[in-house]
Amino acid sequence: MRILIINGPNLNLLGTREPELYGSQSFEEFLKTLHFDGVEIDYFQSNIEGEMITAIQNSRLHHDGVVLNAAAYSHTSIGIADAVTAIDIPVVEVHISNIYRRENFRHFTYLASRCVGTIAGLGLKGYELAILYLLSQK
Ligand code: CA2
Repeated sequence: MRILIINGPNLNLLGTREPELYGSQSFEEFLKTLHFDGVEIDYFQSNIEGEMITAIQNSRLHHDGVVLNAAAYSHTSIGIADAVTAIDIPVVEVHISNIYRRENFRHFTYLASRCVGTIAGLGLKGYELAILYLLSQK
């Protein structure tokens, strides 16, 4: 089983600023702690919408599921939402912070209705739970 984690804009700064919202660990450090028997985990981060769309499109060729934190694009990008709809593998939406306890503009995501489910507010643990869900479906 092969899973792709895709992170969107500014998540490359994880662990450097705003620890009260996003914690103090970098994503690369967190990735090293993720181990699931028989699972290969690939990671892609981009600050560029089109690169994320291409990664989502290509995931259908090599992966069995995607964990997607599109960051601010979650609230704005119909292109990313359409890419999620265009692939036939399951995509779980993850947000580190609880977007429903933040500004109103973060309460809506174009992705929620296209993904199998959304996890928000559980910190980096959300990625682990999303992977466990994808594994449970195999
Ligand atoms: O809670 C999440 O995971 C978000 O997707 C994070 C996005 C935000 O726009 C979404 O509404 C919710 C922002 C990511 C910014 O990440 C940073 C990390 C460290 C320092 C600064 C920004």
